[in-house]
Amino acid sequence: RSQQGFTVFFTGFSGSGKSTIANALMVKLMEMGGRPVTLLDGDIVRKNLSSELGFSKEHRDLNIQRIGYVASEITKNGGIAICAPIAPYASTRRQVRDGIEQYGAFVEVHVATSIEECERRDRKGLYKLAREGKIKEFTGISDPYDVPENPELRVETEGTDVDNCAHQVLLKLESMGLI
Ligand code: GGZ
Repeated sequence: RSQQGFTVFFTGFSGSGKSTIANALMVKLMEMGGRPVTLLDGDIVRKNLSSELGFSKEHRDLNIQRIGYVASEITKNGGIAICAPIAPYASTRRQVRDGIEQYGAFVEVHVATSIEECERRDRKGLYKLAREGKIKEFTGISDPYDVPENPELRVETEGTDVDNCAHQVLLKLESMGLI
């Protein structure tokens, strides 16, 4: 069995389902045993690694570079890193990819839930606040998101449950010879 480390990097809007799918994937990978699995979720990283950062382009880039660095160390040591930030900028995602591919595979997964659907769900009430101007620079509302052009995988969450989305990622990892 392959022992190469790798990083699964989810990207998508707030409320797209990244964290939920990432968690389900983590459970499945842990059940398989073998390599350690580390989840670098958006809000956990913001709390523990990036607490001084806001949401300007510079700060988002710094946040993503930090996530990328930790993921590259995990990948280098043969582990599995699962990242789930918004990561709105294509050039920053590219930098992270380049850093990780020195050591192992980088699997970019676009969680392609539309902005309309994320706003309709509005699980945390943030879209409402963004519309009211109470949160500035909100991705998809008043801040950009570069849609990934060539992700290893794109998952649609509308009409597909979490378990199925996580399973699609597992199949991709299998087809890439990573698990
Ligand atoms: C986007 C914001 C913003 C703004 C606070 N824009 O649903 P959430 O709450 O838990 O996910 C969002 C999270 C985004 O942090 P990331 O570290 O993933 O972003 S980035 O990759 O761009 O660095 C949301 C909350 O923080 N949030 N303000 N203005 N999301």
